[in-house]
Amino acid sequence: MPAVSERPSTLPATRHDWSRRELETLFALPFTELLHRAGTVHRQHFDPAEVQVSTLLSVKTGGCPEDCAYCPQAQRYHTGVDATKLMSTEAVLEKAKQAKAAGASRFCMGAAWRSPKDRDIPKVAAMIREVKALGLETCATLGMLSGSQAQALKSAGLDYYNHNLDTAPEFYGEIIHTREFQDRLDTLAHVRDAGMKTCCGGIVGMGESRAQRAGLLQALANLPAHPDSVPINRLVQVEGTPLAGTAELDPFEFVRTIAVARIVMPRSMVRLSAGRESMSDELQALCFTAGANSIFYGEKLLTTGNPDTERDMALFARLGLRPMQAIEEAGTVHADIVQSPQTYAA
Ligand code: SAM
Ligand code: DTB
Ligand code: SF4
Repeated sequence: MPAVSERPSTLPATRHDWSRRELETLFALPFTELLHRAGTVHRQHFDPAEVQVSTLLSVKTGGCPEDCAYCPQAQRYHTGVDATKLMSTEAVLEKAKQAKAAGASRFCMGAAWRSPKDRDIPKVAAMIREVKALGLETCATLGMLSGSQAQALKSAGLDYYNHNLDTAPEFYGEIIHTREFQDRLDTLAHVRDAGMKTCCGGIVGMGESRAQRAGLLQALANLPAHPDSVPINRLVQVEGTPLAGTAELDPFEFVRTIAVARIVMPRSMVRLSAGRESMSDELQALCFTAGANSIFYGEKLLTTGNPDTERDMALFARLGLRPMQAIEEAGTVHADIVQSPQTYAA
């Protein structure tokens, strides 16, 4: 297939004025038509055989003062997650080396904080510097940031900051009470102003309506700049959280959500995020067909499970997908993940 630069350059401009009605109309298309449209947009901007691969590490787990109804790390819910202190830089570096050796191009460090304290920033900055020196792209998700904290993380070499809108503005109050939707927009503005790339998405399957799923995507697509990465998480139901026992989302509705995200944010990496462990290979294949082109790779997300690397490598091989290389690493092949389809053929 032609390289992106060889494809026609008469593509429509990226839009930031999507109406709710337009998104609901996309959601309501016949499934096959929606996937065709999303697949067409995907091919205009990306090689559909390439999937970006990030590995997550929880560098500070549990004990969080917030009340996010989905989250196993909120102290107030009894989920069996033990609170830990911030990991040492050496221990983080060891995990980052393993992730690189396994074929990840980006390493994302997560902390169960409402927001970091200023005294935490130099410790996280040291982790970022060391991980970046390995040749990995760096990402962090630490909660709300002030402008000066965002600047300090950028100076340490942080490439991406993950901060999700999580859900539609009108459903947000059902899920989180300890901070406002506007607080999230403010943190994203600080991240953009500091010159970092944004990773921002949300969770579906929390009992929201289709109109509210459209509302989440509308809020994301109408941000001043589309997020560079858009994680679409399917709720991982954790016993002890208020959302345990929520009715499961129809898998086709999840695929529709990915497809609409691809159409309205055509140049963003759309990440098939939490919830993959319980998805069949066929459902994941539909998500890639709908325009998902990024995953979390490695046995664990933050506290919950993710498919093991062998299963993902086998899936990539069966589908003829390749991991995307980090920009600064283009030209280097991760031999252990890039194997011929025959290696895994049944
Ligand atoms: N504490 C920081 C914050 O809230 O921004 C960073 C870590 S927090 C765990 C990052 C994101 O993980 C949340 O915004 C949410 O979208 C996602 N997440 C947390 N628990 C989840 C679950 N049970 N299922 C799906 N996604 C989840
Ligand atoms: C995102 O949107 N999903 C990831 C990442 N950003 C940090 C986190 C998913 C967490 C799932 C629940 C857990 O493992 O604790
Ligand atoms: Fe805390 Fe983040 Fe979990 Fe909310 S999502 S409870 S802020 S760790």
